[in-house]
Amino acid sequence: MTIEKPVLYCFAQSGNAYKVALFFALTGQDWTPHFVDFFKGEARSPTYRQTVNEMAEVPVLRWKGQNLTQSGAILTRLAEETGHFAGKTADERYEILRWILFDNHKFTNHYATLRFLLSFAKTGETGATEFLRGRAKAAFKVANTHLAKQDFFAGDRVTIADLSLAGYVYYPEEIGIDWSDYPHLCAWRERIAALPGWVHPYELMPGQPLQD
Ligand SMILES: N[C@@H](CCC(=O)N[C@@H](CS)C(=O)NCC(=O)O)C(=O)O
Repeated sequence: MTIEKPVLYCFAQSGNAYKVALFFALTGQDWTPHFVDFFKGEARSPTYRQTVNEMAEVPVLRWKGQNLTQSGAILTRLAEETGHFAGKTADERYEILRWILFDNHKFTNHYATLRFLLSFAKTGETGATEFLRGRAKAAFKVANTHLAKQDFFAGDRVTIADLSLAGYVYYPEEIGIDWSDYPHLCAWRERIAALPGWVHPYELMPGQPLQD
């Protein structure tokens, strides 16, 4: 099913936006990126809050006259409306939601914040980065253990749960987590990257390299 051409408010360094952009890349859906100058504070501006997203965040998907926000909610909506990467049974939909919530609360959250502090805010090592790394590693361990039992997060095929968890796993910035400690997570990351249509986030969305 073809859907009306959506506009994704995004920037290349945003793994949360990548989750949605990846959905479009893998499904062959036509979409338009709208660059948000996040590092110059655009997402926190009064205009953005009033007219784009009251939560002052990226991504936003402008689609069918609505501004949809929260990557997990956007992915759920896209899956429901197109059938792509959707849960087919109540059990599967429950499993997908469970992993999207885990991703937002534990996996993406800690990893992305650690990356932001070290690679973009350039804080150097602090108590905060040490704490976040510990939390990110704990989430990696949970995900790695789960993927020892099955190829994808919600079972034996790709769903939007995988797209959510894949948001930040292709960025090259070094933030003090050794991926070789998580072999099942590495194998899953490669399985996703081998899917037809897969594109790296820095090629899929505008804004890389960062301008001063
Ligand atoms: N749970 C949200 C997280 C979105 C998010 O944190 N986006 C970042 C950019 S990647 C942001 O806009 N952060 C602004 C802030 O935290 O002030 C989602 O999945 O969409």
